[in-house]
Amino acid sequence: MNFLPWVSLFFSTLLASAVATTPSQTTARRDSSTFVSTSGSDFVVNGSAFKYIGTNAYWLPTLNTNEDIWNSLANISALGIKVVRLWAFNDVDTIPVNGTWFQLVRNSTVSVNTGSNGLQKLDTVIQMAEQQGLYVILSLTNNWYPLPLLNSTVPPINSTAFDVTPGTNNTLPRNYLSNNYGGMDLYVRQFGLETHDQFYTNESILTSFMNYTTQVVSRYVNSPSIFSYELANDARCNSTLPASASCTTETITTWHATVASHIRSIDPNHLISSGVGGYMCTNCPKLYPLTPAPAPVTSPLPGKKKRTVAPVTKEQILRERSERRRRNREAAKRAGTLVEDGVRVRGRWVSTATKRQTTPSLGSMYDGSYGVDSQDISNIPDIGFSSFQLFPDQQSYGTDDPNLTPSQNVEQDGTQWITYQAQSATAVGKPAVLTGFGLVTQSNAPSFVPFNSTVAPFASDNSSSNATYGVTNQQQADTYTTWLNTGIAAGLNGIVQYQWGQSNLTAAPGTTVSPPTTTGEQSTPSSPGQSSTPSTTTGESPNDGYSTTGSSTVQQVLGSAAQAIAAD
Ligand SMILES: *[C@@H]1O[C@H](CO)[C@@H](O)[C@H](O)[C@H]1NC(C)=O
Ligand SMILES: *[C@@H]1O[C@H](CO)[C@@H](O)[C@H](O)[C@H]1NC(C)=O
Ligand SMILES: *[C@@H]1O[C@H](CO)[C@@H](O)[C@H](O)[C@H]1NC(C)=O
Ligand SMILES: *[C@@H]1O[C@H](CO)[C@@H](O)[C@H](O)[C@H]1NC(C)=O
Ligand SMILES: *[C@@H]1O[C@H](CO)[C@@H](O)[C@H](O)[C@H]1NC(C)=O
Ligand SMILES: *[C@@H]1O[C@H](CO)[C@@H](O)[C@H](O)[C@H]1NC(C)=O
Ligand SMILES: *[C@@H]1O[C@H](CO)[C@@H](O)[C@H](O)[C@H]1NC(C)=O
Ligand SMILES: *[C@@H]1O[C@H](CO)[C@@H](O)[C@H](O)[C@H]1NC(C)=O
Ligand SMILES: *[C@@H]1O[C@H](CO)[C@@H](O)[C@H](O)[C@H]1NC(C)=O
Ligand SMILES: *[C@@H]1O[C@H](CO)[C@@H](O)[C@H](O)[C@H]1NC(C)=O
Ligand SMILES: *[C@@H]1O[C@H](CO)[C@@H](O)[C@H](O)[C@H]1NC(C)=O
Ligand SMILES: CC(=O)N[C@H]1CO[C@H](CO)[C@@H](O)[C@@H]1O
Repeated sequence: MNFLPWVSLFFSTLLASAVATTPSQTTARRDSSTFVSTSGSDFVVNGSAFKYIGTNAYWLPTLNTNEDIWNSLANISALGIKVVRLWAFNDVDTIPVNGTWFQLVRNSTVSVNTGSNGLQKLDTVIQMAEQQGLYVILSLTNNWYPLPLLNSTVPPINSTAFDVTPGTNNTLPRNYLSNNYGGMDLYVRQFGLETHDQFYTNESILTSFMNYTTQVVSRYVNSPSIFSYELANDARCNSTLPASASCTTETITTWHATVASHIRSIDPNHLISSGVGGYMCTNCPKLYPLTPAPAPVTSPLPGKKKRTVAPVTKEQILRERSERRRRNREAAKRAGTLVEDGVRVRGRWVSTATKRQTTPSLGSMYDGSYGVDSQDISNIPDIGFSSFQLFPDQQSYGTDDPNLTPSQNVEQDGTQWITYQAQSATAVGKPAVLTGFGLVTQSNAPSFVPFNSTVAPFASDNSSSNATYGVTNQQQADTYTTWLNTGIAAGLNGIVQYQWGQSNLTAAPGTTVSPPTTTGEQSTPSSPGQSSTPSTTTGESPNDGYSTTGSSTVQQVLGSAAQAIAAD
């Protein structure tokens, strides 16, 4: 079988069309009905309601060959997944020797790379996604860009390489971690400023960021495969750089409204979303109040009832929290396992034990501590849908119930979070998407890097010691199943798992998929039938703690959910 020449011809054709043309080349067979729109709480495609399971693959534009991009998207699509969320930004302060980069941000000036290792890589991903019937959520910047540890003795250790755990020689290439693509703190530093929230308020940065969004968005105005432009991943007042005292929820809401309106002025066709973590502020003043409060939610699609849903309130959260505790206490009493008082210290897989609250308080997820009021952001007219995330390894989503095990607490808090988010979206009358969720397993724990870190906290020099952090594979699959079922039942319109894992990717020095630095255990010998092809080294896609590589169970769970949500 001489398969390869056909493949290369096929891919050079794809490449030529992806690279050489503006998206208008294929507009002939498109019309506005192929763009995703919304009607009340539904997404609408081709006149029908559209619900989906998605996955995250921030690294797709950094892959070394078009075949790798194609194969990754094909594997994703084969599961029934319909939407891929990825980074449409890749900011550097020094132009790298090898690898993809999109924008140089240095000394208060910016310049965009539209070359073949720049935005043309994004063009290729989007073109191939279209050919495979996938939509993409394009995230335009990141809250998180921590600096690497600079005291390592391991060379190279500069902006192109990271020592994951000091002293272990465990280096990661640029763009391997999701928080290593530039973003807000890179702008702040390179514009000579000091606080994270100056990204949202400084006029020069705002101009530069809008300039970047113009250049990205104007490339895809006619592309049917853009699901949405996501303004930022996880925008907050704080990051690695601190927040100024003046940063409030209004700062972040105003920024979303400004940038969304700018994008809308360039692109009338596509949805715009926020990408926030979903933090609420039940008692904050609103820039976009519900009018009338609460808004009646109507859907013209058949079979849907008119509903009126109130926003999530402090009283509701406190009441439901104490009802859950009472139920759990009664169940424990019946089982003879009651923990009368005191606090069950969570396992090592959750970093801090929370004290039992004596005065009822909502906790940071609901009181605006992060500078995010997701309801107010969702209600901005140019924001098409409500979005949120769920990462219990990075964030506590509730107060621990001593009558539940750590994994039960995580599952219950996540379920409650999903339910509140669905309610909040319905109250503003828009669809809701969980844009990222994940649990770190014991096998992934050595790779787990929290978003405000470049260091994996659970990597061990001594790999013979057994994992003491993370859920088991079975707990992960069970909890994912619970959350997916909860989300589908609660009416979420999209649920996007974090993160896709892809193997058999072409490795190249100085790129995200680099050849192994240790004795080449990952190298693939060339097979006998392909002796004319030079032997290539292959690698796996980045894993910052959540990759599905090697977990067919999670893939099955996602595949089943894709069928269930499509039938919903
Ligand atoms: C919408 O219709 C187009 C053209 O018929 C088709 O290619 C596409 O798959 C449809 N999209 C969905 C989500 O059904
Ligand atoms: C690995 O990738 C190469 C290049 O894309 C492809 O030719 C080959 O079939 C792939 N192998 C497997 C096992 O997927
Ligand atoms: C930064 O830009 C300013 C003004 O354009 C210039 O004077 C200065 O030399 C630049 N600094 C560096 C380190 O390039
Ligand atoms: C906008 O981007 C272009 C292209 O990279 C660059 O030349 C220009 O300086 C940028 N303008 C602003 C105001 O940042
Ligand atoms: C490097 O920095 C880390 C984190 O700040 C610290 O724990 C470690 O002791 C430092 N190592 C050296 C050799 O200075
Ligand atoms: C980073 O380290 C590599 C390898 O040592 C080196 O080639 C490169 O010039 C360094 N980059 C910077 C910005 O110092
Ligand atoms: C890290 O690499 C350096 C240089 O190759 C070597 O001297 C050192 O022993 C290594 N450290 C560890 C912990 O392997
Ligand atoms: C992120 O990490 C930096 C450096 O370790 C720290 O100063 C900062 O407070 C952290 N920010 C948040 C929001 O946790
Ligand atoms: C920033 O983070 C700190 C510590 O995590 C928190 O106390 C503070 O409230 C946050 N400030 C803002 C404005 O988000
Ligand atoms: C680690 O786990 C393996 C398999 O579960 C077991 O065989 C081994 O004894 C354990 N090692 C230690 C040091 O606990
Ligand atoms: C860049 O790529 C070339 C070709 O693969 C390689 O020889 C070189 O070492 C790479 N340079 C860096 C700094 O990664
Ligand atoms: C992870 C995964 O599903 N990989 C598959 C991707 O597709 C290739 C063939 O196209 C399969 O060989 C892989 O197993």
